[in-house]
Amino acid sequence: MTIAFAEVLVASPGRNFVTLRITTSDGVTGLGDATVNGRELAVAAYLTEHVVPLLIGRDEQRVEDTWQYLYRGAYWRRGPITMAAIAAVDTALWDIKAKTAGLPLYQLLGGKSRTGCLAYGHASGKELPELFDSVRAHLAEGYRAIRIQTGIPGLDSVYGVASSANAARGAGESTRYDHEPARRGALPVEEQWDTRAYLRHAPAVFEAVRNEFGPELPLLHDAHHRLTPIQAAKLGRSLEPYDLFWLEDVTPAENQDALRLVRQHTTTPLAIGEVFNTIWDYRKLIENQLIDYVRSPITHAGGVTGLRRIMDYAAVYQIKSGVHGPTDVSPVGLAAALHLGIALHNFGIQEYMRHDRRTDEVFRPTYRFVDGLLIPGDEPGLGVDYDDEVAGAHPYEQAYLPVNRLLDGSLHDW
Ligand code: EZ4
Ligand code: CO
Repeated sequence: MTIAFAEVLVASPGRNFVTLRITTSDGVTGLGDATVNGRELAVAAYLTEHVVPLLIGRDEQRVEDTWQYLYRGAYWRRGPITMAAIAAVDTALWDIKAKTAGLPLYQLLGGKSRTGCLAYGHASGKELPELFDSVRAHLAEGYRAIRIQTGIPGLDSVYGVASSANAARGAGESTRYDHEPARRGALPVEEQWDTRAYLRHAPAVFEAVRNEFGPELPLLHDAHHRLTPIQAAKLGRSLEPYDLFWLEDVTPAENQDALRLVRQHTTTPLAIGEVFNTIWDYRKLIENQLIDYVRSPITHAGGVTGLRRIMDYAAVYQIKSGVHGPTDVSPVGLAAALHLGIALHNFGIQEYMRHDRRTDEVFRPTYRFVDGLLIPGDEPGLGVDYDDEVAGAHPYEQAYLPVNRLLDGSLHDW
């Protein structure tokens, strides 16, 4: 068998996705996720123009060699677009390899290390009563770990907080029930940010949540790259009484050394890396034990091959996985993460935001959410399909993540 052809599928069933489908000369198909939120067509062009032509006629079983061929062969290494494209090829080839072996992918990755992958959901509310309702709704659905994001007094809209209309909707309904940051339209929405107000407010929110829900429930929080190292250190310390499972993305991702300062001041566990693309982005963080959880998804870190390499390196330092699972990682990316997660010894937790019903109608994933755990399907491969007909009813629509400005109008990290 060889690779006969590959198609780049762009559709918007609830939100935009870029999917690669590779077909072998025997008609076996594999899927890979290449979605980069807000920059979708850049990856689609990279794949169509520069990757798909190189795949035709290759031995589809040579997963590692193909990874190295695309990584080293590009000369221009790393970066989100390149690594998402490589991830899509890698994931699709693993899907094909597992299908031809007649096994679910996790069996090729070493078999199950656990019964299921602990998942966390996103509770949010502008004010506390709304937040508490959202936490209760998640508990009722079986979640055993919950991310907490709230509004900040004085700011109109803040990252991670669903609009009241969305929060009131059920997860199975057609419109997102929680926070979907990308907005359709020709220009990004502009949001406002005030770090001092946030640093004052966050500890009070966690105190209230602990008082309401008790000490046991694992709670997570995302600072979304908005703080300086010393602000992050202060936040981590002020949240220590509330025993967070993790504090995520406290500082911008470019400077790995920033985490050294944060680490010196707080025992709150740290997670980072949803925008990282390779093992090199983690090198100092892992070697110096500056983080506790690796956030990269399969989709943005060079596929199963790329993330597996990062996680094996992280295991040397007792660092665990905390794979990014927003709606912009497609069911293909999520399924791949679950196959790896159930097999990895150093799995930590999996983010689970849940896709829109229309998304699942296109991808028809077979993973299940049972008692707070996510379990990959047992059919050969990834356990995801792509329905061209349903996808055809949802053409691509331009959408952007918001941008963020401080109160004086200057641009800040979003
Ligand atoms: O903002 O996936 O932890 N989750 C996040 C996400 C990211 C989006 C960006 O595309 O930070 O909500
Ligand atoms: Co995040």
